[in-house]
Formats: sequence, structure tokens, C-alpha cells
Amino acid sequence: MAATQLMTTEQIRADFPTLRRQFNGRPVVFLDSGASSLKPKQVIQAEEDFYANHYANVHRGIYQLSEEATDLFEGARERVAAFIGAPESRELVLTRGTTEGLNLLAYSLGAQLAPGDEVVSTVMEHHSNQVPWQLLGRRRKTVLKHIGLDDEGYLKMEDLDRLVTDRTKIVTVTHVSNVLGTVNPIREIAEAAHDHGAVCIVDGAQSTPHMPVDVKALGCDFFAFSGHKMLGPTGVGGLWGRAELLEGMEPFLGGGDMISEVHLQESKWNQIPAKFEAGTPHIAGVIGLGAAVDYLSRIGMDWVQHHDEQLIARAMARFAQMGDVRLLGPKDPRRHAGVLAFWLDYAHPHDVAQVFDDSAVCVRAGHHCAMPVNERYGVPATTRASVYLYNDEGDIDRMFEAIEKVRRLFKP
Ligand code: 7TS
Repeated sequence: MAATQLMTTEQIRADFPTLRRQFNGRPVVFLDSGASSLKPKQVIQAEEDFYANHYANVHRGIYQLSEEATDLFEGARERVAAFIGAPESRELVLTRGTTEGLNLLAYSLGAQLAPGDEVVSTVMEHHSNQVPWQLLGRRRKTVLKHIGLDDEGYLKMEDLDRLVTDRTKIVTVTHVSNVLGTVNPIREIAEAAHDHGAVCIVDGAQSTPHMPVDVKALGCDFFAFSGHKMLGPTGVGGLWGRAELLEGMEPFLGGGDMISEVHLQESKWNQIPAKFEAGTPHIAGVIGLGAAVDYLSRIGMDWVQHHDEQLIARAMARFAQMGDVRLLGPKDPRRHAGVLAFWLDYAHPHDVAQVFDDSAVCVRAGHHCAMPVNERYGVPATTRASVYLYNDEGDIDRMFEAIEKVRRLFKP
């Protein structure tokens, strides 16, 4: 899709104060947005403005300051809901992030499952879409099955047909892998789930920052994401769910705001989304997340997607010239979003990241909280570079300069 550039990458970069930092006398090259993105000044200012000028708790006060805070908070919910194509903003539960959203589902939706009911996941999930379902299995004796991965990093779709049956109640899958970068065919997966009466949960932690997301077009039932990976603050994110499913679920946490009536022995729950938002929320964080989606919307997610794809393609082309590197994940940059994990036979990823750091290049090294992926591809760890809208070609070139240094130091 053609993407019109409203701002140059240079103008975008000027909005991110962290990019002015230098280490060892060189400007920082931040290639770890897959772990968490940098923040533009607009997000920082939105939080500061709230704390300085509009601060009060939400949904309680009958005074003007609290009404202002509530309007800012609920206004942000509406814009974040629109950003992911949610039909209604009451379908967006504000959470601490993807991990909390997935745990909420494993707990509250999981409470509807019976012993022997099956949950189908994949081998490429982040631990936060593995462990909650393992915990559910301990509580309710449900069975967890996994769709495998082919050698290039795609899901084995024949496993989907084999594993999703009338015993399946939940199919839960990541939209984009945080190690392989694979973009999964969610629509097809959701259809397979629905054909057997199961619901489809999508972990959108790595897709929401990098591509236009429309939960209706994806055809899923739930979609979880994190604010901090998409220019927003830490400790805030969203869980979208179809209203009738959220309405049919037990609450996750009990406390203030999630009830309509409390008696000494029993209570009545509030309407959605409040039913799933116990306690004082991360108000400033939600307002900051609103500013983050405003920023991304102004630039346009088509542009962000195109920009990130070009940087990944540039890095892939450079790696292809090297010959002594193993790249994980799909070769097609259009089915490979945001992250590029690699393995050099002659240097452990921790050594690679250390040498990179000497050159002020920030990457992540390790298992990236997806240990089964490493096991599948027979590597103990990888070095992972991840790109975002504020990276440019110069950043990719700086990374390859640093790789040359690793080669000089470590290659026998
Ligand atoms: N799902 C995926 C696909 C992720 O990449 C992450 C975080 C999560 C869930 C959890 O998100 P959180 O915001 O609740 O922590 N991934 C990474 C990563 O790749 N490096 O650091 C965090």
C-alpha cells in the first residue's frame, strides 16, 4: 500500500529526547523497540500536563477537576479503541499491558472451561501467552496443545486443521512473533476456531506498534496489547473483547470501581469495561497512551509499517552478503515485522550485544521470553535488533559497523 510521508524521519527523530543521548562519544542507536519503545515529547508532555494541571482520581469526584481527569481518561480510551478498530470503546478494558490482558483471559474466560477442554496455542508464543494457559491447566485440568513452526518460521497451518477440534475452546496466538517477526494469518486462524465453536485470542504486543490493526477485520474475539511498545508509558495497555463475551465472564480482580453493589456476603458487578478495572487505574499512563496513538495516527500506521519493512529489508540484504550468519524468521520482509533475530557461530549473543554497546548500539540478547522458539531452532539465544519509526538507514549501517567489530574480535 502506498504510504505518504507527512513527516521526515529526521523530524520524527527530533521528537524523541532519548535520541540525543551519546555513549562513548557516539549518538545512541536504539534498536530495542521490540522490548520497549522510546517516547516522543508529546507523550511525556501529556502525562506532565495531567499531573500538573488536571490531576484527580477518575469516576468519583463531583468536582470539576475530577471531571476533567475523567474526561481525559475516557477520551483516551475512545481514541485507543478507535486506533485498533474496536466497534465500541466499552469493549476496551484498560490493563497494565499484554501480560495482564492474557492472564485476565486465562483466569476469567478460563473459569468457563471444564477438565479435558483444550486450549490451542503455538510454539512461537511469548511466555506471557504460554504460562497463563499452563496455570489454567493446573487449576482446571485443561489440555494445552501447540501449533508447530516450519523451518522458515511460519506456523504449520496443517497443525491448525489437526489440532483445532470440537474439544477446543480457546485458540490463542500471537499476531507477530517477538523473535521471528512472523506475521500470522489471524483471520484464517480465527475462522478455524469459530468453525469449532472456540474463541480466538490474539496477542497484539508486537503488531499494534508496527501495522494498522483492525480487530473487526482480523475476526478475532479478544486482542491484547501494551502501551509501552507503541510510544506510550509503561504499565498501561489494553484488552479488547467482544462485548457479549466480556459480559459473560467473571471478574478478574475484585475491588473498587468494578462493582455496582457490595453487601457483606455478595456483590453485583459493574458494567463492562469497569467490571474488569478494579482499583485506581494508571490514569496518567492511559492519558499518555492516548497521546501515543494520536502521534502514531498523525504519522499513519501505513507509513510506519512501510518504514519498518524497508529497514528490515535493508538489514536482511546486508546480512545476506555476510554468509556467516543465521537469521531467524521469514525471508519475506512483508511477512516479517519489526524484529530481526540472528545467530553468529563465533560469538555468543551476550558478547555481541556487549560489543554493540561499546559502539552505542542498543539491542537485546537472550531468549526474549520465548524459550520454546530457541529450542525449535536449536539456538541457546539470539541477538535481536528491532526497528521503529525513529530508526533510519544510518542506524542499520551503524549496526553493521558494530558487527564488523564483532567479527574482527571473535572470528577465528
Ligand atoms: N507478547 C509478545 C509477543 C511480546 O513481545 C511481549 C513483550 C509480551 C507479550 C509481553 O508484553 P508486556 O508489555 O506485558 O511485558 N516482549 C518483550 C520482548 O520481546 N522483549 O522484552 C519484552
